[in-house]
Amino acid sequence: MSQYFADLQPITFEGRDSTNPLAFRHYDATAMLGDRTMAEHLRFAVCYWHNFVWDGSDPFGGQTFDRPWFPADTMDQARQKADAAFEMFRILGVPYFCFHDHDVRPEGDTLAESHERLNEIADYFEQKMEDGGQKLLWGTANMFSNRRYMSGAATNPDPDVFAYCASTVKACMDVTHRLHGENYVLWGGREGYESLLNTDLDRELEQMGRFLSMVVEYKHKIGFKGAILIEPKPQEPTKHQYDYDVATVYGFLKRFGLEDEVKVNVEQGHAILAGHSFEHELAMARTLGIFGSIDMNRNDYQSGWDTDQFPNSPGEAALAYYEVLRAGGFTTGGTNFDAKLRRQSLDAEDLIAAHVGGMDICARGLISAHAMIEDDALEGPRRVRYAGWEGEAAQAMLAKGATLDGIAADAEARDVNPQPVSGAQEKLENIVNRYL
Ligand code: XLS
Ligand code: NI
Ligand code: NI
Repeated sequence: MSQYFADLQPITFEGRDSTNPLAFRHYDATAMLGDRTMAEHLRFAVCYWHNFVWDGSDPFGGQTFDRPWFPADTMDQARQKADAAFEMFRILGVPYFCFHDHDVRPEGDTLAESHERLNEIADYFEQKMEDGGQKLLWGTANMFSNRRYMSGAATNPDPDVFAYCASTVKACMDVTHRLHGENYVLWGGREGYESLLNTDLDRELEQMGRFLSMVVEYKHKIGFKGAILIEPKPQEPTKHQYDYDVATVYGFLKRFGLEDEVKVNVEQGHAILAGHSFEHELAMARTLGIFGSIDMNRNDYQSGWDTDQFPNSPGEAALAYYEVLRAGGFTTGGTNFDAKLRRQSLDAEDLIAAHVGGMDICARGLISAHAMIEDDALEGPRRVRYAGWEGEAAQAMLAKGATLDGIAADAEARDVNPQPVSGAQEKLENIVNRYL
C-alpha cells in the first residue's frame, strides 16, 4: 500500500455547517436526488495525468512537485505511482478514474514493448480495481506529447505516423475494453495545424475521418459496449484544431456518417477557449443527440489559457448540471476532473483538498439544478415564451407541405402585426440565483 497520503483518512460527508476543509459539505454520495443517488448522478472520476504525471512545470519553469515515483521511467515507479493513485481514489471515495497509456507506463523502445508494458500495468490495475471497487470511466491514448506527433497524429503528413497511431489506439482500446471502461476518448491535440501554408486540409480531414471510422469498426469488432467520445477543443497545442467545438464535431461526424456512433466529452475550459459558455456546449450536444461526458475543469478567465483548474463557482456548476439533467443525465459518461493543482500547491494534502472542493461544488450545482427542474423554475417560463407555437396554425407552418408563399399569403390575409414581448432575462437570472 502507498505511504504517499500516509495519515489522510477517507473523506466523509459532514454537512453544510462543517468547517473541516477535508470533509464534504454538499456531496453526500448515497443521498437520493430524484431517482438516483448523488454518486449515480455525478459519476466522479479522477484523472491520472494531472495528478500523478505532471511535475508542476510551466512554459517558463521546471518541476516544482516532488513525488516519490518521479521520474517514473521504470515499471517499478509506474507501480508505485499506481499505488498512490488508487490510495487517493480510496480516500476520496471516487467511483471512477481515467488515464492515457502514457500516464501509466514508461514508453518502450518498440511499439510491442510499449504495449506489453501497458498490459502489465493493466494487470496491476485489474487487481486494484477488484480490491477497491473503482471503475474505469474512460481510457485514451496520448498522441500529442512525443515529438513523433508534432505534425499530427492521424492527420500527419507521414503515413507511418498514421500506422503508429492505429497500433497505439488499438492497444488502448483493448486495454480499456479489458478493464471494462465505460467510454473511449479521442482528444486530438495535434489534429490541426500551425500554418495553412504547409497544410493539406483536404487530406488531413479525410485521414481523420477514415481513422475515426476504423476506430468505430474496431469497437464493434471487439464487442466494446462503451461509447466512443471526441473531446472538442479549438486550439492549444495547435493553433487551430479540427475538433473546434461541439457543433464543428457534429458536422464532421455527419460528413463521415458517424453521428450515431460517436458522442462528445465536453470540457468546460475548452468551451471557454472556443468562445462559448460551458452550458452552450452542453445544450448543443444534447440537442444534436451527441452528449456523452464532461471534463469539469475551468480556465482562468484573465489568462485565456487552458489552465485546467478545479471548478469553484456554484453558479457555473448549477447551469452545467442543469444541461446535464436536461440531457437525461449521464449514461456511460461522468464528471471527470481533468484538473490540476497550481504549481505552488506542493503537498499531498493539496491533491485531496482540490478534489474535495471540486466534488462539493459539483454536488452543490447538481442540487441547485435538480431543484430548478423539480420546480419547473426555468422550463415553466420557457414554455410560456414559446406557447404560441403550440397552436394548430403555428404547427401547420412547420409541417411538411407548408410553403413559403402559402405562409406569406396567409400572413398578408391576416395582416399579421407581431407585438414584441419581454425576454425577462434579469428575472430569470434572479430565479437561478435563488437556487444557488
Ligand atoms: C487537453 C485535454 C486532455 C483530454 C484527454 O486539453 O483536455 O486532457 O481530456 O486527452
Ligand atoms: Ni483540456
Ligand atoms: Ni480534457
